[in-house]
Formats: sequence, structure tokens, C-alpha cells
Amino acid sequence: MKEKKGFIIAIIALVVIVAGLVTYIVIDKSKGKEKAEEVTTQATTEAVEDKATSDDADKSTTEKKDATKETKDEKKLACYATIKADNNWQEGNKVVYQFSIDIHNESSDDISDWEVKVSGFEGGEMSENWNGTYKISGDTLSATAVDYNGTVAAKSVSNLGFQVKFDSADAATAEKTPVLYVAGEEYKVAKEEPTTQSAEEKKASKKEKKEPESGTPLDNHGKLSIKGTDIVDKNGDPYQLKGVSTHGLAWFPDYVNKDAFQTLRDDWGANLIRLAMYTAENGGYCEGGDQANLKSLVDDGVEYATDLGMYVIIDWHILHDLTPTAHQDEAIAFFDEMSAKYADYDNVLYEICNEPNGGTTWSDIKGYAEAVIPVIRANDKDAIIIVGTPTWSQDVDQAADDPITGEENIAYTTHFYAATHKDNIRSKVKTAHDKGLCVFISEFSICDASGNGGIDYDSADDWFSMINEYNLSYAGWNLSNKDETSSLISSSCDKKSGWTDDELSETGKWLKSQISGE
Ligand code: IDC
Repeated sequence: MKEKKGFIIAIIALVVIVAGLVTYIVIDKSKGKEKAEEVTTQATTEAVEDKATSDDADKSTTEKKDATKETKDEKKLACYATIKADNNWQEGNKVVYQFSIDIHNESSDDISDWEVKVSGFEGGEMSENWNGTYKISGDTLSATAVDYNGTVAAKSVSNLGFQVKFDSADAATAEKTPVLYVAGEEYKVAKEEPTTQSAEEKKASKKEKKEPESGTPLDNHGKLSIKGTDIVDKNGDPYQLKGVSTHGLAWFPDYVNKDAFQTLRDDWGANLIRLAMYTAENGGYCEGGDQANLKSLVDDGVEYATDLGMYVIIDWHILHDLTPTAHQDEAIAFFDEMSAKYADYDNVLYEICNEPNGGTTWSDIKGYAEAVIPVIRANDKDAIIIVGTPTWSQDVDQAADDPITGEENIAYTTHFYAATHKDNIRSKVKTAHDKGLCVFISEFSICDASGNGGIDYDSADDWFSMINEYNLSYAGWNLSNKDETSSLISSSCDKKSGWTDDELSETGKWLKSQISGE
């Protein structure tokens, strides 16, 4: 009995101990859990706080390091794709269109892992292609990189090209809107509207008219206008502008100096300078160029010409952008600013599109001109405006068939390179002239259309017979010493003004004698 009692006590004790132990373990466990949770929470909080501090630190160092860098949103606005139809032709019962896509990275960071998707390719069959990997699926064409162009460097443009076969031109010309994706994220669809000046800014930037030095062309002839096929001076007498075009301002800025223009005026007898500002080529105004610097070169050029009593053309030098509509918004903003600034000057002419090409039609150009001209007119009601024509400004006859109406003082461009362009282009000038158009030769040379190659003096003479017979104004390409036939300064001469005849190229010597009549 005693033993039994002892056994029972032992059992009870054991139960109590076990129960106590279990309770302890459970309690401890839950405490531990609480503790563990506390630790995690704290750790998380600390981590968040840490991150916040380190983010702030990052941010402040980033801000310090990269004050000029865009935010991600800004970067997304600075990167975009454009597409152009460069060419097309018939192949059997198919029509083949050749396109080029430009990926513009105007941001200050490289972009990689890009894809461009373009709608409007329904029924298209991929053909020749380069610089990309292409797929058409349903309506959408997708272009991705090949091994060497996966990264588009900051401030650069990457170009891709391809040909697509369509059943009909209608299918080929369906609207095409390129959208750029970077790492799967959609970037900007179209360029932001370029900044336009407010009325106050325009007023503040407006230049006061300067009285021309006496005896200079501007003093003698004053504000020019267009009467029928002629440019006439302030007295209504026919006047001929004769001069020189700069090369691209971005590439040969040093030739924009007062002494250079004075040499051209005094030694050559020139009364005209054309300031060629490329829009699309590397360094061009709309594709990566330093806009402020380009505008200040234009301003300098206008001031030097004005101080010397010469006339000056501000040339929106489209070329690789093919159609002026590619950068119409930028053109409008640019000419708005320029024409507001020079509204009171009597010697500034505006050339709104150097050489439309790549299948751009006269009706495309006319539409563009009808958008840009009123912007200039709102500031400057009567300056001469020069409008380019199709096929690198060779088809002035097309403009003559359908001229811009309701506007005064509009001239139309013919450009020629004498070794390439001969009777066929001269006959277009004749047609246009006979129909009453004022034709302006705002650019020409006497070599071939590449700006290089041999000189064709006979063709050049034929052109100049026509120019002088019709009293056409002209500017010879180009004021530089670049090693190409059309450069006016010998490539071995580094002087930026005051050239002797020996320092001129063959083209330079020829042009000088045309202008001076000696
Ligand atoms: C050429 C320049 C050449 C430059 C090139 C850029 O002479 O140095 O590298 O442009 O694209 C034109 C154009 C004019 C061309 C010129 C000669 O208006 O910009 O200049 N040309 O090719 N139209 C017909 C000929």
C-alpha cells in the first residue's frame, strides 16, 4: 500500500513535471517566436530605414554627380524611334517598300535591350534587311538588335533598314507609328512639342534694325521683294543676289566670321551669304546637334552680314531627313524664333527646306510651306521666303503647276550640280520661269551631285547663261576647305578669310570670277 501510494505520487510528480516542461517549452517557444518576430520586424524597419538613408545618400550623391542627367521620365522622353519610307518599286505583282528606322537616344545614358514595334504592316512580307532582327506578326513589325547594335549610345542615333513586299501600295502606305521599348518598357511615341517662345521672350529677343553702312549693297538696295519672276530692290528695279553658301555650320563654324564675309564682299563682289544649318546629319539641329550653339552661329552670321550691308539666307538644311515634314514642329519653332528676332532687318531671307528628296512630293512640301510661312509672316510680314522643291530641289516645274497662293514674296528653289544636272533641269527652270515663278538658285556647284568629282565648265557656262538671262539669284556651295571639289577654299589653305586667288580651289576661282565679272 505504501508502495502503491509512492507509485501514484511518483506518477503525479512525473505528470506535473512533464506538464510543466511542456508548458515551459510552449511558452518559451511562443516567446521565442514573439522575439523572433520582433527581431524580424525590427530588422525590416531598420532595413527600410537603412535603405531610406542609403537611398537619400545615393540620391544626394547622384544629384551631386549627375546634376545634368535626366530623371527616368525625362529619359523616356529623350528616346524615341522614327520610321521613313526611303524608296519603293514594283517587283512582279508586288510592291516593295524600303524603310529605315532611326532609334534616337537624346538622353545622357546608353540604352540597351531595345525593341521597336511598328503598326501598319498587315500582309507585308519581310525581304532584304540590315542592322536588325525583324518579324512581322499580324499588323505589327518588330525590330530588335543584331549582335553589334544592342546598345544605342547616349546622344546618338542608330539606324536600321529593311524592305517589305506588299500586295498593293495602299497596304504599303498604311499609317506606320513606331514605338520604342527599352527592357520591355514603352518609351515615348513621338517627340514632345519643341519649346516655343512666349510673346515676351520674342519681344525681348527682337533685334533693333541697324542702319547699313553707306555704299553697301543693303544701303543701295534696301528691302527686297519679288515681282513676277524677279527679285527687285527698294526702288522696284530687278536685283540679283550673288554669293556663297557656308558648309554645315556645325562642321565648319570658323568660316562664320566677319573678315571672311568681308573678303567675299570686297574681293569677290558678293552681296549674299547663305547660312546652311543641317537638320538631320550628325550634329544637325534636330538630331543631336547643339541647338544653342547652332543658333548662335546663325545669329553671328546674320550680324556679320548685316554689319557689312550684305543679304543673308537662314537655310533649314534638310537632306537625310528626306521630307520637311519629318521635323515640321522644330522648323516652326525655329522660324518663329528667327523671324521674330529679325523682323525689323531688311536683309534676312528664310529658306525653309533645302532639298526634299526620297519621294517627297510637291504636295507634301506645299503642305509644309503652308504651315511654316504663316508663322514667319506673323512676325515678319514681307521677308523673302525660299521654298525647296521635290527631288533635291530640282523639280521647280512641279511648283509652277501648283504654286503657293495667297502669299507674297515666295521664291522656289532650283539646285544644280553642273556635271550631273544639265538641260533636263534647265528645261524645268524655263518652264517655271515661263509660268511666272521666281526661281532662286540657293545652292549649286559645277562638279557632280556628290559635291565632288570633276568640274564641267561647259555645263556651268550653260547654267550661267540662263542665270544671267533670267536674272536668277544664286549661292555657290560651299565655303570651306574640305577636300572635295565643291569647296571654294583650297584644302591646303587654313586661312579663314583674306584668301588670295592661289588659296582658292578651282571651283573657288571660277565662282569668284562669275560673281565679280572679272
Ligand atoms: C554635302 C557636302 C559634304 C557633306 C554632305 C553631308 O558637300 O561635305 O559630307 O553634304 O550629307 C546637296 C546638299 C548638300 C551636299 C551637296 C553635295 O544640299 O548638303 O553637301 N549637295 O553632296 N545637294 C546636292 C548636292
